[in-house]
Amino acid sequence: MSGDLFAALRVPASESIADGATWLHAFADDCAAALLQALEDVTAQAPFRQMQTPGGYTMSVAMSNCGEFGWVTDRRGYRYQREDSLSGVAWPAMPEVFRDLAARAATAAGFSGFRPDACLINRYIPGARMSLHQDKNESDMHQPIVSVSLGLPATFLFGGAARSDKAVRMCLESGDVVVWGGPARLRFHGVDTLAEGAHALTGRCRYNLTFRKAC
Ligand SMILES: O=C(O)CCC(=O)C(=O)O
Ligand SMILES: [Mn+2]
Repeated sequence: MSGDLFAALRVPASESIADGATWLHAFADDCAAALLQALEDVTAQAPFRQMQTPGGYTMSVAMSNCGEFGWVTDRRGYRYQREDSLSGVAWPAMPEVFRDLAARAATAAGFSGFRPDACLINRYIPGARMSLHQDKNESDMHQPIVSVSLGLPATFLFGGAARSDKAVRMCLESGDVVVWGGPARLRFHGVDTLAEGAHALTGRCRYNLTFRKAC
């Protein structure tokens, strides 16, 4: 059992990981249950699906979206779009508890006034991973990325401006939030292969909410 007893004892703390990048330990602990309930509501409308990369690979991470725009990938490329390709209708609205957490975390990391219009929801099961990449499909690079972890712990890789730069390895636990913007906005990052485990809140799974100002 990964440590939910201990999660309750964790103390929120802010750690600088680079100029413009902050690790907010346990920041979302007190609203994790509400976030997961809202996530369930969203994904009942826009179910998780494993998307295809432009090169034709199926991603190991399953994804959904909420907000005005959703991030998608298929053989036509990476992009944001207003409608869910599966249903042809708009993505579910961004729940207030999502929006509020993202704004508070951004402010805590020095980016006040953040109003995300997109939230990519990632679901990892053991064995899933996300290779090093930059978040660069957004139109305004002055806006930060706010990334929330829920459930099983994961090793987050936070690299440099070039793919070949050595990455720092960070063990993100449920309730941790990482915010990067300003000089760190285009840093490469990814998630190492998720290890087996079971979490009291999510079972055999990790969720990540990635908030962006897409358009
Ligand atoms: O799952 C994570 O912690 C990172 C996700 C991510 O980088 C992305 O969705 O672009
Ligand atoms: Mn990313």
